Amino acid sequence: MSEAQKDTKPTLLSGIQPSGHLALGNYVGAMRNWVNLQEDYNGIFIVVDMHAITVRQKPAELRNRCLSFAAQYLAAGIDPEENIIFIQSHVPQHAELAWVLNCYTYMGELNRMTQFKDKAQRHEDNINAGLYSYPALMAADILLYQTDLVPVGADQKQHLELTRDIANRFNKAYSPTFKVPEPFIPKSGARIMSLQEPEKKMSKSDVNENNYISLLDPPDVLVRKVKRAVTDSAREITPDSLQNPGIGNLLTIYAVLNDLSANEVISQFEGHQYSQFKGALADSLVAFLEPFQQRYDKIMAEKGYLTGILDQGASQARYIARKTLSKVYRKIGFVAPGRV
Ligand code: ATP
Ligand code: LTN
Repeated sequence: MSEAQKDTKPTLLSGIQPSGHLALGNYVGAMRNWVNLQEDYNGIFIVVDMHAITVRQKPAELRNRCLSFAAQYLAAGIDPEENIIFIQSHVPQHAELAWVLNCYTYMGELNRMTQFKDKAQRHEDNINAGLYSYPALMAADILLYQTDLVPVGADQKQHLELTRDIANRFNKAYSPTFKVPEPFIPKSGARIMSLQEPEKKMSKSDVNENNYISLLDPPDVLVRKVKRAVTDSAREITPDSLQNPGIGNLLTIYAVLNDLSANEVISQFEGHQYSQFKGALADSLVAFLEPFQQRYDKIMAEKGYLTGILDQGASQARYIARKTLSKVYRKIGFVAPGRV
């Protein structure tokens, strides 16, 4: 892409926390849309390690996971020549802007965040200030790059709305500084549900690994997890199956993987036994994940290639982030260094 073309494209940005195992929910809700939209945007894809430490992480695992997640972004089809991919802590402006935005975010707003309420409940022994002010850091991630579009799953809608409110508040208090971003939440697959407890969302850090499909699960594990996925006691697929939390979730996954509408899946499987449909779903998953895993293995075998991409990404990101941050510092009245 020429530099001139790059200048005219809008910016798309998203991130995933390197916690747990990248799961099918993350792919369907977020990564798939990153890949599909990348041609029309300047993409920025972040491994948000600073968000991940709001929950305790083992240092060695966190280190490995950052590289592994970046490799999975690439294996999913993000083109490193055309997009910026980096690790959040390599760009100090995220923490710096987050501090400023914390001062423009109200406790009343943070108190309403459902992700905070859920996580506080799950980690009762560690309800830290970072977990609470997490949305201000996410707003900084997005606003630093004058982002137009943020592709995420439905659970992030609330954080995106808060980001927009913070941006508008700052712009109004001073003068236009931040672009106000739009969320991109897919029509289908925005909330993939847990396999064993289909009334809650599939989560990559679930303690029960049968609740999620890891993008790195080998074929026998994929087949087993699908076979054991909880469904209701009906046995046959009907149009009503779409409304059923268990089988409806599996039908949605099948539709997304095969680029079909929900109605097309129903017409393909109406009258089939659940077990037959589960077999077809397992085949689709294997067919999709096997080549993904081969690409992943190849990237992980060339660590120098991967770290080169991340170093270059961080340096491109710092260049853009510095510009926004110095604008912000100037507007709020911080004295520029060297002018004291
Ligand atoms: P964790 O369990 O580690 O807190 P998570 O699985 O909820 O993580 P995040 O890092 O919070 O994953 O989310 C990364 C991206 O994946 C976000 O855009 C989020 O909306 C999306 N996402 C997460 N879970 C799902 C899901 N079950 N269905 C659709 N999208 C999802
Ligand atoms: N909060 C998000 C992860 C995240 C993010 C971002 C997503 C952090 N920074 C910037 C989009 C844009 C989550 O999924 N829990």
